[in-house]
Amino acid sequence: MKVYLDGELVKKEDAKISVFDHGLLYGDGIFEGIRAYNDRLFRLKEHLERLWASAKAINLSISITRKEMEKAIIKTLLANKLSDAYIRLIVTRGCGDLGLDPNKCTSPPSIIIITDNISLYPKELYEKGMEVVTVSTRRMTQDSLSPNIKSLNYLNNILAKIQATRNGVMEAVMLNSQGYVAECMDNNIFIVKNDILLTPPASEGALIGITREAIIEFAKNKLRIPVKQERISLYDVYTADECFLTGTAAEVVPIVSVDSRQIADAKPGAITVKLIKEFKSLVRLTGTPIK
Ligand code: PXG
Repeated sequence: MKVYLDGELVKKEDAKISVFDHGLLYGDGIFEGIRAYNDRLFRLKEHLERLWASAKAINLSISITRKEMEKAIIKTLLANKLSDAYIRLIVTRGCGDLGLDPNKCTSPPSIIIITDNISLYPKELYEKGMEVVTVSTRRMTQDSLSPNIKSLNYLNNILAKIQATRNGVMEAVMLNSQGYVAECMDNNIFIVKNDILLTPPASEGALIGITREAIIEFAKNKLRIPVKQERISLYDVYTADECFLTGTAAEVVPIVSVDSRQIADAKPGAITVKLIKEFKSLVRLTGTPIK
């Protein structure tokens, strides 16, 4: 496997960065997770826009242009002969001393692109649905650190993952500081109630996921069902007709139980199944070609 590291394609074993990089020392940096399907990069423009927005928010200047980033991604995919892949873009603050001050980083930010295969959950979970639990770790609030910055510090989400795993499930529902549903640990959450699709807005602590946006579009334009972005309580989730999560790595996964409350008849719901079908066919046909 070849990894893109600061303009070069290097062997996986040789893809190393300094222990003085502030990405390692402080989690000071940003990332994106993108997917390629059938030789096409799904929603590349949106992912690059979000990466540049995360950079702006932390006052980090990415030393290459978006077009150069796109070329670098394609070059890495081609070098690894991957047409379906998960792509991880990482931009670190660069090397500095042992103090927090990013202004003292003397090297430019490191740009890393890793491309590989990924299957986040076993295949049967996509057909049978997943059980999740609510965890005690609350999603970060907008007034401390915006959940929309995809930073290299994912401890908030990792703590949720640890608790989920201890409870024997793979995903966690995270609440915001007011106790309303924000999102899952690294995925967005949707419910269906009376044929309306509902998902928490950014103001409730949800990252504006790119898969989330695609699902909202499909629901409105293809299934012609109303979509509302509004505050959701755990009561709304427990009593929903359907529930599912979305994310680049996870894609669309039906949720059939939350905190041991079965969702409807504990089978993936009809709207969820239609959205999964729509998603699967669209990702293979749309997107930026890599060849
Ligand atoms: N919420 C959080 C906190 C996320 O980190 C999503 C929602 C879903 O967003 P997208 O744009 O992917 O639909 C994410 C995305 C990884 C990985 O390697 C994490 C994400 C995406 C891809 C890979 O852990 N999180």
